[in-house]
Amino acid sequence: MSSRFALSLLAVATAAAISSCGSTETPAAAPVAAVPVASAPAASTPAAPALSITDPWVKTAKKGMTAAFGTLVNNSGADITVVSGASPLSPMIELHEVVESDGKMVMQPKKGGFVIPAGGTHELTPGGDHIMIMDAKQPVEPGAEIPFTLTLADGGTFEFTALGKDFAGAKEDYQPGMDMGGESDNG
Ligand SMILES: [Cu+2]
Repeated sequence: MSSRFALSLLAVATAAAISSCGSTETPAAAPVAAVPVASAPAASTPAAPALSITDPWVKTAKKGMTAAFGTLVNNSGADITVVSGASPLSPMIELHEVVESDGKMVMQPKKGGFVIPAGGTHELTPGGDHIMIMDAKQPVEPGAEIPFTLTLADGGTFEFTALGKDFAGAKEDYQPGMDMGGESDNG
């Protein structure tokens, strides 16, 4: 049954190929349908960027420094750049990357922000790019729901809620010279 279906599909495809070969007026445009990916959702979501995040979470902490992670997903046909972040958890949120410096892994603000390629993803993960919470004003308990707002290069914003989650790794140091305003236990 399925083979007959496949055969008839093949026949259709062959016929299409033959007819397009026979036509001298076939435009040079690629035959693959160039369907625009960025079909706007409903009008009820005003100017919603085609951005989403998979499995957002925040490393649990008593207070002070912690970080948020997840996979940013760009559902649109154009690159999306995240330039800053905000959360009621802390007045100081930064977009960080982890780099090697003198054989040590250190984190520092990522110049230019996070770029999520068109139709692609950008992973925020311990040991890699992350949303840095510099000065959490309250404890992040397991299962806590922490709201975040990301600001995009085009001025749009993207909001999501991350869940508090225990995590033992990601003990990178800060780039020397960054004034943390006091000692903080990052673990
Ligand atoms: Cu950081």
